[in-house]
Amino acid sequence: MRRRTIAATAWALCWPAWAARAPRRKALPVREAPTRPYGRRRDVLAAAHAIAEVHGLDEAWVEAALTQARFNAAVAQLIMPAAAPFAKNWAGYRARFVEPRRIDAGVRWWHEHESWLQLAEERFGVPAGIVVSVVGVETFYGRVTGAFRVLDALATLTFDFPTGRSDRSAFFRAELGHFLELSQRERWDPSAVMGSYAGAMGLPQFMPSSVLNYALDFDDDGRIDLLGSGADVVGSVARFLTEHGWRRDMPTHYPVEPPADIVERARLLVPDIVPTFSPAQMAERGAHLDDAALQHPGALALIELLNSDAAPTYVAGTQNFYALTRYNASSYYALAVAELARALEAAH
Ligand SMILES: [Ca+2]
Repeated sequence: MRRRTIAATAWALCWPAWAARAPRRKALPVREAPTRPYGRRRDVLAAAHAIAEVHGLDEAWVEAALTQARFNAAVAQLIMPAAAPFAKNWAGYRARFVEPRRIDAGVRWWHEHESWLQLAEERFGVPAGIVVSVVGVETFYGRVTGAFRVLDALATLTFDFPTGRSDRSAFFRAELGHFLELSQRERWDPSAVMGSYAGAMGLPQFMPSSVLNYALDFDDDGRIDLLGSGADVVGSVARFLTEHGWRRDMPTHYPVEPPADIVERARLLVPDIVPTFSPAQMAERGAHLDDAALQHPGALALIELLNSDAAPTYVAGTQNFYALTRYNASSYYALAVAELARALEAAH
């Protein structure tokens, strides 16, 4: 279950779904991108049969839903890696997210949803600032939630995944099944649901499997609404993090000065974002930690973030830093969320 969720939420490299569009190749304007209906293509009908069986859905309903799907050329283009990859640059990445407009709007969003954020913090142990920050990084508090029909996005990436990069069609085929199951459960019209080019939905940009497994009807009105209900958004983000290992009252990271010895440094970097070393083990290998970090009760990870040609940035990541990477498998993403959260807390 956990492995599938990691794949569901974390396949997209370091940028949140919406941001992938900006620094990459020039995309086709969404509304002008060529589309064509899948209609009754043989592989689509075969998929309808399989999805109905796996998810216990009515085959005629699944078939009717899938025949509404349209190939979208912009989706197929956006899933491709950038023609010229950008050098990893933490300072540049940070500047996009930890900036005054996103902080001001975040403080307003925080005030608007204060009681739900408090309730989520009490129940799940995830601080309000972290929840607001995730929503801010993912969709700028709902300003950018995706202009694609989720049905078209998932169908395109299932049936016409472009050649020229690693094939992820099996992942999207599974998500298409989850999406149809979800549509049936929530009584959505599958052809009316909008999301990112990868099929991520709502303010927190959950993939369908994450909505099924982690979304909450936090305001208890009988439905899950990750676009219109701030309460459901808050509860769902907090639950997602707590179910991926978030620990109450634990910081996300500590400052660290890495070992000067490059061999020791390389050894500490081997496990990447996975907390592996006790503070004492880190110190033995020559890393300098402050008193708070030295008293940390769990394992730490030495996180290295590159700054193009300038010196890298290092932090000592905790279990909670790792939990943030379950949302998006990138240390750049996780540190941006953690630092935006701190800025929000200071401004709130
Ligand atoms: Ca609700």
